[in-house]
Amino acid sequence: MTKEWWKEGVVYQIYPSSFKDSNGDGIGDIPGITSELDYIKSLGVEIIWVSPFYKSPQYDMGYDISDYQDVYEKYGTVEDVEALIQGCHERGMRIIFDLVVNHTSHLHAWFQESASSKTNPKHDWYIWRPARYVNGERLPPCNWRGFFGGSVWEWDDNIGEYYLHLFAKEQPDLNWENPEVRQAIYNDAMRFWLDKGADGFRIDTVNMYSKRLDFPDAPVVEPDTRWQPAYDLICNGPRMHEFLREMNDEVLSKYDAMTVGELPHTPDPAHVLRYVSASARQLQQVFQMDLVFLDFGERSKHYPRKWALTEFKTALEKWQNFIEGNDGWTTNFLENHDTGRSVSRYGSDSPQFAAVSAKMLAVFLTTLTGTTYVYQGQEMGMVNAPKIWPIEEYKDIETLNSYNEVKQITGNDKVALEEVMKGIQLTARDHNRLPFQWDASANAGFTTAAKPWMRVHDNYREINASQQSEDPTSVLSFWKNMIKLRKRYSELFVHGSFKICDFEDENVLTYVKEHGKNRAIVMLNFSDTPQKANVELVRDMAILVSNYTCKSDESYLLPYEGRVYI
Ligand code: ISL
Ligand code: CA
Repeated sequence: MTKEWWKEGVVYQIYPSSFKDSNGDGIGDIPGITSELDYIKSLGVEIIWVSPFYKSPQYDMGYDISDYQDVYEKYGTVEDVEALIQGCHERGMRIIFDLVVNHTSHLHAWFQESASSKTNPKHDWYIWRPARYVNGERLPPCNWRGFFGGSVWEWDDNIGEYYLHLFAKEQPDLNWENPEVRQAIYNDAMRFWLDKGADGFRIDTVNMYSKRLDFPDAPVVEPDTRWQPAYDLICNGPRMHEFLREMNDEVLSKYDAMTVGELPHTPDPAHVLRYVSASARQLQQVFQMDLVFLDFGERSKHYPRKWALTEFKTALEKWQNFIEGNDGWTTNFLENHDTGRSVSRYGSDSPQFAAVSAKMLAVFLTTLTGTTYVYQGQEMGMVNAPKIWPIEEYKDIETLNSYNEVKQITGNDKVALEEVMKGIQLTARDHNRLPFQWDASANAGFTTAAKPWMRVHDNYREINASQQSEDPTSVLSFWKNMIKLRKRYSELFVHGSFKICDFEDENVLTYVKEHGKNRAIVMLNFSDTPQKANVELVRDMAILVSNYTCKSDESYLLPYEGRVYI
């Protein structure tokens, strides 16, 4: 067991546009984050991850970068980011940034040059391919569907070819085959910020840089559309590990840098180990999506399905036990900027159970093996946007493309639109992008502007950080306490072994954490009814913490009760 700062510390993710607005324009910004560092520190987290703040036309909320070495003007300046880094370090916290290098914005100077002519020296910095002609019809090189819908290929009249974009057409994919491109990424996007004191990166779409250059068609599974899901062809291309090894050897290893890669569509643990095994010298951690994609339906995330707790347990156990007997590492999270709120998805956002289920999920996340991540607002139990909000309140490109596709395909069919809207209310990325609820004043104290960029949740007078900070029984106080306990018992919780005791149970999740002679048992009721607790298991043990203050009969778990025995 090796102790490292990036294993022990809880990470707090900040979404710049929605955290705190310092200048009253309705949009969160870097000085806003800096002004709340004491609040963040008070949570007990040791590492901050900030989602992209770089210069960007914002087609995908900054995941479309037009200059790696500059800051989006509405968020502030490079000096503001330097002050943020300094503010973190002064308080003994580390800070990591988002590294988005699968693609740039179409407005990045590199792409502008690439698209200017076939003879431009940077033409080959992106991925260009000629058309296929079938019965005289011009078609792209393959049938892959992009992450935001439609083809991954966009025709360019000037070049007379298609360019690849796995995400929006305003996010062209860089050509990692070209060594100049890799060097430019290492310099502009990485060394520039590491030299300013950044402590590492959350690395976006970390398994998509190496492409299958033959671009084979994906099998047709959705006959309604021409563009087919192709995740297995898109992810984990042939040179992926070589590229990441080079990135580590040439850049990351020269700094005490933390790395956590976003690793969608990679189910095989043996393969994941190739990314995170210390001896492979590529990444330290990756995000596994199994738990946050659990409710995604066959058709898409916006057609969610019911899931069983046993499925949750299978996914959980897989990534908890993945590091046993090897030199890899694992992560725990139920929220990020691409998800809905965990209370609404895994707990209950009904007024009766919202707070208690938020605390139960806190018990869960702070007792798991690996590095734990908390997304802004999760610490006070923020919930999904109200169901009565119309589609006009949603801003995300993924949500709107999905909704508009249904509109188009069905010719505005009311029933079909209601169906997709129901899914959006649960799984849209927008929910986690609502402004942070600071206090009970207008617009939740997020901004002094009359209208923030996204509507503030209707419940901000009931759920906000200021009121919860004062209340020792609040979700926020509970999270702070759990983070303290995680630190105090880090051997057990961060590093201990993990074993599920009640695999078949569809309501309760019970697990043992063990380290040397020390042992903890965690019992979590994921249902809204009382459940029998296996008290035999905890004979001779004492309750370390519970999310119900008035202690009940120990042989029952109350709705969404969570207990830790030690
Ligand atoms: O959000 C998703 C599902 O709802 C994922 O498919 C997501 O698009 C994928 O995991 C990649 O996400 C990352 O890269 C995207 C960006 O839009 C996301 O915000 C980011 O987390 C493109 O840069
Ligand atoms: Ca602002």
